Amino acid sequence: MADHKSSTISRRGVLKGATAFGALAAFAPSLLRPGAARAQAAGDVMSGSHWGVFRAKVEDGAWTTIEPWEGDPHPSHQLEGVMDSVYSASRIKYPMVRKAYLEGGPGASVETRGADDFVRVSWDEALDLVAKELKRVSDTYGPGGVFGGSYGWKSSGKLHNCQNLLRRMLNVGLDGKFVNSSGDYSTGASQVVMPHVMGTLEVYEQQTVWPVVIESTDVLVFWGADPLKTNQISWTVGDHDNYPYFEGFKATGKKVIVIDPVRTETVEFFGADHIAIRPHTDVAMMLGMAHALYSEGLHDQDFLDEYTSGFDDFLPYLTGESDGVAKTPEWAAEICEVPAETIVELAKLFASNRTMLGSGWSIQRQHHGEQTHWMLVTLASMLGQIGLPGGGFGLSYHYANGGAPSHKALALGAIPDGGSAVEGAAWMAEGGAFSIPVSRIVEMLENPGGTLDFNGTQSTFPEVKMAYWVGGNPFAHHQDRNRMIKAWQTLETVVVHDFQWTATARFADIVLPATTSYERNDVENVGDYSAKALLAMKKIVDPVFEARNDYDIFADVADRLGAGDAFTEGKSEMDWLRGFYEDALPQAQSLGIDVPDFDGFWEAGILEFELPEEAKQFVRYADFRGDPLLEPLGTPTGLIEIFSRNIEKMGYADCPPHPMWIEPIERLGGDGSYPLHVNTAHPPSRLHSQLNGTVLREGYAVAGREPCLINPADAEARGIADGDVVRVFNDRGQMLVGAVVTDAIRPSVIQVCEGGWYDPADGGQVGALDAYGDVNVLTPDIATSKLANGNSGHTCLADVEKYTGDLPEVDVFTAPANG
Ligand code: PGD
Ligand code: PGD
Repeated sequence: MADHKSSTISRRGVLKGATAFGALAAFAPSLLRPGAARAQAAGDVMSGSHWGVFRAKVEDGAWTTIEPWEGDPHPSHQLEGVMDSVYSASRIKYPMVRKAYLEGGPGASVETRGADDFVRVSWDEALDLVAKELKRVSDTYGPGGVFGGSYGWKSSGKLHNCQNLLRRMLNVGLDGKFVNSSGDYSTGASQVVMPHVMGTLEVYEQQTVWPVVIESTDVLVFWGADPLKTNQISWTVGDHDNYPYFEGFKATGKKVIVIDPVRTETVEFFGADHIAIRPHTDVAMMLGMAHALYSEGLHDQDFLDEYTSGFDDFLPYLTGESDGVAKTPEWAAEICEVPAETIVELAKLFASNRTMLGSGWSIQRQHHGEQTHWMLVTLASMLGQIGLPGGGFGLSYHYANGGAPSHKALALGAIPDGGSAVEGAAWMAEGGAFSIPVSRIVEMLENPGGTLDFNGTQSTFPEVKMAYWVGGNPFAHHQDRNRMIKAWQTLETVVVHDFQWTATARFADIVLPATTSYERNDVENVGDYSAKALLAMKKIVDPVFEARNDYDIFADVADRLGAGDAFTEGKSEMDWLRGFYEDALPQAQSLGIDVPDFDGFWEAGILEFELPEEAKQFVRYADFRGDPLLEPLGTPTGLIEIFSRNIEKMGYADCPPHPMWIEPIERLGGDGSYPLHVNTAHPPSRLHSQLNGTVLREGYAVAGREPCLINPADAEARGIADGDVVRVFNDRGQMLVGAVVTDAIRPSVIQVCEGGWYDPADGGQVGALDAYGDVNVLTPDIATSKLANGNSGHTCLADVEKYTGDLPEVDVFTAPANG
């Protein structure tokens, strides 16, 4: 239901929309760079993106229609916005510099960032400024001066990976002396705790595949997951291979249970049993189930003895022997508002059937988020089905089509970042560079010289004076916008490359117009897990206005730092693509597959791979279950660690050595002085903030603003009607959004999806009223715990009132004056 307006857009709708959208062609040519070559031949061009593979029609140099590739089993309705993103009114057309910065230099009038005018400059002027400033900051402040740990969902593609390109430029141009980041915003907590528990990241790994689930699973649980919505997107190019399997599972008529405060599209699709849990209380519910299993003797002691370590250390906590509080179903019910009888029934149902516990990730983007998946693994261990066909747990069925069987594919390399600093790298990498857990950026800016505990290490925050951001939108993705605006003022210079005027670009000093992936050539896999094909992402149209590829921009900056050759290695765009492909060719022999040479591949546009029979039978942890001694896990004990000695040694009060229910800083029924929980789930018709500036918005905006789901009881109590503009507020911030009154959301919870563009009515001012609805004006910027330092973007209470003041205009979706 989350997609209250656009969920009805079917494949036919996409095609229809695309045709209707062809009307844009009438306007598009005027957006072309004056004098741009119109060399592109009329006809279909095949390309792709996070949203899938598509065919584009180009007429008179302009992209006029988009149609999904016939090999896509379930195209995303968001494709319509993909084409529009090239021509949207929020395109950055020219290199721009903040006027006060141009006049006053680095650090000038930082308090008016976000409100200041921009001035158009030439590319040469802009590149000189950037290179000079990198050098000045690096010389003045040393290796900790420049932040290049830029994070975000940059476009797909092995070459035009702007984040690798940024780090490559900093590695060759500044000898690697910059501050990097590790981890991500998606799974910040789980990707650190899971290696302690399961010996591996878990969240980005292949699941027991869908054919096995359809065959063997009796009860399928989606715990805080909405796979119908989120599988629209892949990190590489979207494949959507899971959707036919969803149909397949539905056709069996077997039970699906969804535990979520919202009656989601997934609930509706499967006709699932819906448990509308109180947000942030999943660990308590799982403990209640664990207690029920134990007290009724339904737990699998043999599995616990053979495959896990530390259950005996956890047990006194479960029974209450260690803290005087038995974690009974009744105890859990008080916290999670799921009746004790339901908790017991579910425990029995899971124990007596082959049960797959599939979980999403919002339940770990919460204060103490490490505990949720750890407790889920503990519950699955007590059920004893891990490693059996269709049983156990899975942390990626909702993401990038996890569980779609893997094809025999060539694995292509990508542009190297040119240094030793890699994602997920050690806290302090070689070459004098620092690295911070990615969501600790504001804490770092506020606290130079301060210490940070992280996963058993302690280090000192560098003094960063310049931030360089590409392929991400921190003024959408980071929490506590007002605190962040203040912290940003400690930066003397902010450089941003993007193709649209995001809030991040508006809060920058130097803004450089990048191309979209549709204005350049690249290669990418289709399907993160299925790897079903290799796609030539062909350039569809010439760059609009003065947009340039990040690659070329960085090559020119590197050149000005005396490292141009080291950056390009003398290679052109097509040289790199050919190289990635040819370097992968030897794999073909070992895989036993026939593949064309590069020219043949490029000409064909897509190379589809074979799906071997054995891939359809993959069962996660079957090997471990078969022989835990010969196939141990990567944990210190080689077993599933319900109790972790390593975490115990760290001695963190906020992350004990076995899963526990720990009160978050605020939640419904717990601490916090506001009456409503704000659910900040991922948007059904965008990828984070991407495509918010496109025609898709017409399908979901309410009164021109981000939708806010609110239960009829909460709306009535506040005199709010469907379609009203409402103000959502707490002590951290305030925003206007449009009310969608619906019983699909449980009482006392509202939902405003992440990624709405921040549009302060009083530009740049701390505490300003956000006119469109960036939910991160409300969320707290706190780490999940010292262990993982993940973000807690889902931990948030607020209140809502009908807005009766003068309505500020939403003007964030058009370029600023002069822009
Ligand atoms: P996007 O909107 O994808 O958000 O945060 P992220 O920063 O990834 O931003 C990508 C930006 O990169 C866009 O502005 C796009 O135009 C730009 N871009 C794309 N391709 C290119 C390119 O080739 N070159 C250049 N220069 N720019 C490009 C997402 C983050 O938000 C994530 S991943 C998660 S999981 C978090 N989720 C939540 C949440 O659930 N709740 C809250 N409260 N907050 C969240 N924040 C996080
Ligand atoms: P969310 O929508 O944030 O998605 O995947 P993730 O699973 O994190 O949350 C899933 C469900 O959890 C929602 O239905 C929400 O209501 C529910 N939920 C929230 N809080 C709680 C809680 O306390 N308990 C329980 N039980 N449920 C809760 C995100 C993944 O999606 C990521 S990380 C990325 S980067 C991609 N982003 C997008 C995107 O922006 N847009 C779409 N359409 N698809 C995506 N796919 C990927």
